[in-house]
Amino acid sequence: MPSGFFEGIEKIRFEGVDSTNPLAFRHYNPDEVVLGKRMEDHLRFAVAWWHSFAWEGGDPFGGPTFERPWHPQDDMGRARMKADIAFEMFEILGQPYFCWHDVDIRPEQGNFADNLRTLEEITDYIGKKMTVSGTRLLWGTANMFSHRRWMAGASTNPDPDVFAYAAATVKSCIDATHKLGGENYVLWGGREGYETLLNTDMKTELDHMGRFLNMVVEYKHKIGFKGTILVEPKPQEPSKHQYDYDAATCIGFLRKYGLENEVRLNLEQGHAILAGHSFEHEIAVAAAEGMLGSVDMNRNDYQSGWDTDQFPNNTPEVALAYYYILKAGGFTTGGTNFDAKIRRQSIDAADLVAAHIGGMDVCARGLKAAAAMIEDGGLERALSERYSGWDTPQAKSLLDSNLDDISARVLREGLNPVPCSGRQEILENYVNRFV
Ligand code: XLS
Ligand code: NI
Ligand code: NI
Repeated sequence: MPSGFFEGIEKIRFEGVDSTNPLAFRHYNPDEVVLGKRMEDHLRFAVAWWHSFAWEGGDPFGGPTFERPWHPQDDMGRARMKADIAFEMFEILGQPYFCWHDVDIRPEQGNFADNLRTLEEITDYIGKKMTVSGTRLLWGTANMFSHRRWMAGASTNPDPDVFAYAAATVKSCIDATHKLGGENYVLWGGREGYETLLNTDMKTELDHMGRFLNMVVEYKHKIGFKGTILVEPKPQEPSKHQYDYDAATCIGFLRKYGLENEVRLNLEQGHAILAGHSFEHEIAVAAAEGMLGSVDMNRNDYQSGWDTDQFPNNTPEVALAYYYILKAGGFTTGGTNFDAKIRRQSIDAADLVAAHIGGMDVCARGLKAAAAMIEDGGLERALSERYSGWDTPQAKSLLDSNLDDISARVLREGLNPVPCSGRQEILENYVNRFV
């Protein structure tokens, strides 16, 4: 029996670009083949439990606005109701995946043993619903940033008891993810950083975080979890400075602690912007190291400068993101998770559904534009032309040479390089033909 929460909203269908139906897909057509692969298999969309079902609509100036029938989320009855509603929405949207934090799916009971028991109960319940519906788990994760016990960090906490509690929490969440056949496990360190250096031993904290992540990887292998372990960069918010600042910082960290072949990155659009990068920059950095894992798709408000986690709606930006994802070979275990929430005035069930439809359509449009650019090959041609000077054996030998010999050659040949155009505007105009 459906709950009635989504009353009047039917399963969303693809109706094509001419449709004016606000509850239809205009671009996302799961079976449409793009570069030899179904659109659904390229994009691998996931709904985020926290924004869509757990968030109650509060902000720093006011309390909850949503008043869902399963709020406040303080007992197992409401946790099950929330799961029922979630799967009703999955049925409506038809996206293949979802993601959760432990605290999104179970009530918080304030002690580890009870939290473990309810996590096991609710994941059994969710597992049964997954079998019926066919919706799968893209990733699970532990929320180690909301409860006050985490205020000074989880694995980087000065208190070893918190480190221990964090280890037990992550173990329980990897177990739950494994049980549900999750394809990845994410660690985002919202409180793994500091508020002031005056009370922070940064080296010790980083060493503890590196050891912790190694324990996670050891445990994954011990239990035979085949999914990918992902870390998620973000420069700040909630901490003033977060250790997982951006993709490049994470890669350096993973190499230092010997994890470069075990852990990949989950990159989020809004986090890239907060770090002063474009989303495609972060994707390209990870891809260059073979560490691109998955993406959290959203967008931040362009003026406010914080992590507003809105649904994506900028096709040119999304197109460039998928261009670099496709260039890196596309997703393997990763996917496109909508780490995005509706605004607090958007209190209707239809708002929640429409937000996902819009996000899925924008991503589908971006993917098609990216695929068209790849098929046309214009950007690749421009790149190979720009670097073609390096194709000659003489140029290649430079890299095996040394400063003495190179300098002698520059003098001998009277080398005097002739600058040539970077053609930026021509390339930007080229991209605009596709988006
Ligand atoms: C917060 C993060 C968070 C992670 C999962 O900014 O994006 O939602 O994706 O813990
Ligand atoms: Ni995220
Ligand atoms: Ni975020």
